[in-house]
Amino acid sequence: MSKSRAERGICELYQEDPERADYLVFGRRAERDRRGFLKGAGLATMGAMLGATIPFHRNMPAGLIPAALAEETELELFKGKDGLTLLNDRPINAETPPHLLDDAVTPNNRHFVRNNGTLPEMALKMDASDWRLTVDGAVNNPMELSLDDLKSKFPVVKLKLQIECGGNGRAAFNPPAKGNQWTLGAVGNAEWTGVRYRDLLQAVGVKDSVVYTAHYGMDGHLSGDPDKLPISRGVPIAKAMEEHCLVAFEMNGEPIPALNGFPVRTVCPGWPGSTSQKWLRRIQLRDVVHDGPKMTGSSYRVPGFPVAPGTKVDKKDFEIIESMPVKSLITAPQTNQSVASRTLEVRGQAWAGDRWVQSMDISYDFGASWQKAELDPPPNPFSWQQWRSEISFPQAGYYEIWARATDNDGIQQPFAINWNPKGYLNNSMHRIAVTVTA
Ligand SMILES: Nc1nc2c(c(=O)[nH]1)N[C@H]1C(S)=C(S)[C@@H](COP(=O)(O)O)O[C@H]1N2
Ligand SMILES: [Mo]
Repeated sequence: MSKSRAERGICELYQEDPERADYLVFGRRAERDRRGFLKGAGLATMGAMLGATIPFHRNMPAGLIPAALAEETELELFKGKDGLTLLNDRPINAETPPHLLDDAVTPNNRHFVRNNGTLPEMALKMDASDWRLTVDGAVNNPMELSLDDLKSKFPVVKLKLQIECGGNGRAAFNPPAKGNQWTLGAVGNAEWTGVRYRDLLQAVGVKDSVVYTAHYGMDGHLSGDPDKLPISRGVPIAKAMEEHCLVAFEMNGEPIPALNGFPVRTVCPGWPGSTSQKWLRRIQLRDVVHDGPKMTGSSYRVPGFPVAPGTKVDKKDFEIIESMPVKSLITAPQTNQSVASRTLEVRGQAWAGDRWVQSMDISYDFGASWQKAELDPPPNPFSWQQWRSEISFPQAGYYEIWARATDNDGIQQPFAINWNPKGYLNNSMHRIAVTVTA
């Protein structure tokens, strides 16, 4: 994976070329005086990001990354994640290698992290006493709820729900697409405890004119500008009314980890992870399609028709991604292992957005023939499904195992990537390498 394609972290940028990093972070306005010290608007921007003026700014060497911006705390939190690959340190973005996604329910310390901004104080402190959720907009009775209200005024449910980032698999795009270079692991299937999204909507009384929801979180914009939101997405009202959409306050029986949205987040399973707003503070009901940051332009959108790799697509031809496509992972064995046996159990997970997985096929002869794997039904809709299959290799040597899921509409994972400009929805088959020595 080439570095230039990656969305890089602030620390790495500063390490490589501090002056250029200043320029990138503080923009055109990173003007300097003759001795190289930041001045004018650039200095003001740095001050705004730090939330204070800098009395000794004349002593700050050019290209010094202010320690407060290095997000040590967030990196510390990341260290609690077990074996995840860090793709970016500001904002924190980390994925799970497939062999660590072998569990039916993804543990908190193995759930991927996709942040667009900086963590809110409340999550860093893990203290929800001041937390309130506002539900307003085109409703009859706007509400403000505390965490206790949420837990006591509505039925509480527990569901295993898969969340996958719309950009999972982007690293394989050619020509490459900008953004985090996710390979396979921007997906997880935790057990979420919360209230049904629709119970909240029924309590506020949604007006007939409502077409879309809008989600607002407490995370900060990378610029430090308090008036800017890193991301604010939503879903059509019909999706929010679907009984498996949650406003969740626990992940695997514990408060939601800071990096994954403490204290409360939406979980809109089967749709791009970006619809599952973390650090939730407000749900607004709208009578137009929500137009918050990352809803418009080409964010989380693909052309409404297939395009050849590299095609420049007109903005008006992009459509919002709704259900994610059918997909699967091989979680055991880990790729590139030697096995001293002619028989091997292969296992993995499969999921299909709003649909479910009907069958699972495995090939160990580069797709010339396929064998059916045993496939579990989902424990509840929108959970991923576990599958397994026993392979008997004819002789020693190098093999590839390919996995292919088919959803209940008969749609099958492709071998090749369905290219689109922003690198979304890569559901091409997962392949692993195995060397048989017996
Ligand atoms: N407030 C807020 N919510 C957010 C994001 C964010 O940056 N801020 N990222 C979204 C994206 S793009 C994804 S894929 C999921 C990832 O959830 P996770 O970090 O718990 O895996 O959170 C979504 N919710
Ligand atoms: Mo995402």
